[in-house]
Order: sequence, then structure tokens, then C-alpha cells
Amino acid sequence: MMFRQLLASVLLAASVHFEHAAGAPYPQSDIDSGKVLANLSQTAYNNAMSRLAISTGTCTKENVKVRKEWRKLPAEDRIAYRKAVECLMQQPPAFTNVSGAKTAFDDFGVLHVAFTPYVHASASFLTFHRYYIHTFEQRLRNLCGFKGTMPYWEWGLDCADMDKSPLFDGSETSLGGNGEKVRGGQSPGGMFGAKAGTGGGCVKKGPFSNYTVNMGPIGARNPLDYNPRCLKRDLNSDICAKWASIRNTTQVITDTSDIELFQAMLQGDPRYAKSAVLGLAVHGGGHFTIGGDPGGDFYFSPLEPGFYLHHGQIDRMYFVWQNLDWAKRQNVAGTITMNNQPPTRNGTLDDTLDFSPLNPEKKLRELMDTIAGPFCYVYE
Ligand SMILES: *[C@@H]1O[C@H](CO)[C@@H](O)[C@H](O)[C@H]1NC(C)=O
Ligand SMILES: *[C@@H]1O[C@H](CO)[C@@H](O)[C@H](O)[C@H]1NC(C)=O
Ligand SMILES: *[C@@H]1O[C@H](CO)[C@@H](O)[C@H](O)[C@H]1NC(C)=O
Ligand SMILES: *[C@@H]1O[C@H](CO)[C@@H](O)[C@H](O)[C@H]1NC(C)=O
Ligand SMILES: *[C@@H]1O[C@H](CO)[C@@H](O)[C@H](O)[C@H]1NC(C)=O
Ligand SMILES: [Cu+2]
Repeated sequence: MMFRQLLASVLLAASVHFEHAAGAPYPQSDIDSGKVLANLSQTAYNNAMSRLAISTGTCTKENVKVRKEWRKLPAEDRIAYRKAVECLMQQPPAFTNVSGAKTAFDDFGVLHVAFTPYVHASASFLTFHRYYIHTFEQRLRNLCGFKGTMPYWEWGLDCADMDKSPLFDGSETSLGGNGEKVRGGQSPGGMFGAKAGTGGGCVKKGPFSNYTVNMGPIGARNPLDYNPRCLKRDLNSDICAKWASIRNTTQVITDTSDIELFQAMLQGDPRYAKSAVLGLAVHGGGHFTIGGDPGGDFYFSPLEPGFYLHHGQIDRMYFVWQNLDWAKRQNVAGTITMNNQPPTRNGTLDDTLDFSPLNPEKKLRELMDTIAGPFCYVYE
């Protein structure tokens, strides 16, 4: 099922539940300029570093990795990251039983497809994607000698002109350009009243223009079969501006005090009054700002190299939100199926995510803190 069909069915299935959260007393201009987000981000960083200073674990102030926004990295670090991803696309897969998985990069498509119905709009959305991005970074290190730190992409900085985004401007320090312009691209903008994207065709400029997408789409008869094709993108500034702006991002963090509403607002969950009005919300907004194939495919989107920086930003929002009130923000909410379809029990911190053969099984409890358990990083 394509993401747009999924969203449509999810929107129809809405049963509304009211929730109150205190609005934050910040001037609108400080929110829109990014001043508030920068302040919250700095506060969360400081709080995490203070916790680290008194922690007795193996993650310390000396060895903690600092994840940075893409454009804050020196050019050579951006190129090193991109080359490590290209290298992963040359390594053999760990899933040797999946005919379409030809590379260690494709493994991430297989893993995501298997987990999709249980780790979106469910109790493990944030922990799954946290462990998943970490696993990706680990594979870059272990298989490709990557020495840097996983970057993230703050969408809101690029909403004014996505074609100029340092992530997608087609330069050597980007992850390649937009797709070639075709009529009627693949973004679902129209469905939510956004303009069409500016690409839609194959990426012909810059890094990853020679990358072959090996599996999918999810609508194929056997989606995990080998189906080589070009990478398509359909950059969409309007989707970014309407759903993934700095204001949209800040609002999710300032307007939510419990995990249930925080994750609902991130995903535009139709089951809550406060999140149902957010449409695509930042999660869908970031995905469809890239769009295309496989970027716009809910199941196979990790085969788009930009996926990991998009979800890096989601994880960064989770990090900021958690560290603004750490004592109260180490729990989960929601059930173990997407939008509780079919209906299932509530998830718990003792539920597990089995990433074999890529990484060991972990309890959600072990994935709560970015400076403990398998992790040792903070966001700047
Ligand atoms: C964030 O803003 C508040 C209120 O203006 C201020 O007291 C605090 O020092 C700021 N924190 C940082 C880390 O800049
Ligand atoms: C491939 O093997 C994994 C175990 O490593 C298993 O969970 C999965 O179901 C298998 N996939 C297919 C398509 O056979
Ligand atoms: C893509 O492949 C062609 C043919 O092998 C080569 O000339 C070109 O430089 C490659 N482009 C990139 C961005 O790697
Ligand atoms: C997102 O923020 C923009 C301003 O940056 C605003 O116009 C838009 O209504 C917001 N979207 C949602 C869904 O709140
Ligand atoms: C599941 O959690 C919700 C709150 O998030 C609660 O209202 C509900 O009673 C719980 N269900 C069960 C079966 O414990
Ligand atoms: Cu996902």
C-alpha cells in the first residue's frame, strides 16, 4: 500500500479523543525565526551533558558523539558520509534469503518493510527508528570505515527553496539533486492542498545519480523481489512549508507534555483532536518533501539515502523533548499495531525489537536514552 492510500484509510478510521496541553508563551517571531527551537535544543543538550557528567556508564562526556545538522558539517565530513553510504551500497547483504536485497544498504529496506505495520503510529515508533538509525551508522562504521557521526536534516531551514537545500542541491557535498522535472510527479501534495513537486523523474545530477534501487515498490506483486530502477525524487518546498517548517517542528515540542501526544503530533495521528488537524505533520511532511520513489513509499523509503537524515531529525526532536523533562519522559504509549489496526494491547518498555541479523534484540527500555544502553550520542 502506498503511503497516500495508507494515510487516506487512516484518516477515515479516525476516532477522536481530546487532550489538553499548555501552549508555550513564546513570541511568534521567535518561534518562526528558529530562536525558540535553538534555545530548547541547547537546553536539552545541556541537560543531557549534565546527566552524563554524573553517569557511571561507559558513555562519558569524553566519548559521546555529537550529531549535527548537515550544513554545519565541514564539506569533507559531508563527502565522507556520502562516500560511506556509497560504500554500503557495494557491500554484500546480511539478509541472504531475500532475492531483491543485493547490498548491505538494501538490508535496511528489508528490515523496515518487515517492521512497518508495528512501528508506525504505535508504541515503538520513536524507539524503533532510533535503534534503526543507530544500526545504520554502525554499519557505515563497521563495513565502510566511517569515522564521522550520523548527521540530521532540519527540514525547516530549506522550506523556502528546496532545490537549494544543501542536502539536495546536486553538489558534491549533497546526497544528489532533485529528480528530473516530469508532469504529475509523485508527491501527494494535492491531496492536502499543497502544490506539485518540482521533480518526479530520475535523479540525474550529483551523488546517487548512478544508484540503482533494487526492491519495491510496496505495490509490486512481490515487493521484495529484485526490481532494478533509477532513484526518483520530487522535491516539494510547499509541503515543507505547510508541514515541516521551523514553526511546525517547534510546536510539537512546546505543546506536548506526554509521550502519547508528542508522538501523535509528530505523525499527525488522526485519533487525537490536537494531532488530527496536522495532516501530514512533520514526519509525513519531511518524507514527502523528498517524495519520489522510493522516498514516497511508506515501506521502502529507507532505500532513499535522505531517509536517514530525515529520521535523524525525528530522533533529534525526541531527544530534545525527552531531555527538557527527563524524569517524566522515559515511557511509551500506544499499542503494538499501526493506528491500533487490528486492535492490540498497549506496548510496554519490556517489548522487544529484534534487528537480527543486523543487531541484537533490545527492549524498548534499553532504547530510551541516547547516552545509555547501545547508544552514546547527543544532538547539537
Ligand atoms: C532559553 O531561554 C530562556 C528564556 O529566555 C533563558 O532563560 C535560557 O537561558 C535560554 N537557554 C539557553 C540554553 O539559551
Ligand atoms: C529471511 O530470514 C529472516 C531471518 O534471518 C527471517 O526472519 C525472514 O522471514 C526471512 N525472509 C524471507 C523473505 O524469507
Ligand atoms: C555515473 O556513471 C557514469 C558511467 O559510468 C559516469 O561517467 C559518471 O561519472 C557517474 N556519475 C556519478 C555521479 O558517479
Ligand atoms: C506549519 O507552519 C506554517 C508556518 O511556518 C503554518 O502556516 C502552517 O499552518 C503550519 N502547519 C500546521 C499543520 O500546523
Ligand atoms: C492502554 O493505554 C491507554 C492510555 O494510553 C489506557 O487508556 C488504556 O486503558 C490501556 N489499555 C489497557 C488494556 O491497559
Ligand atoms: Cu519508518
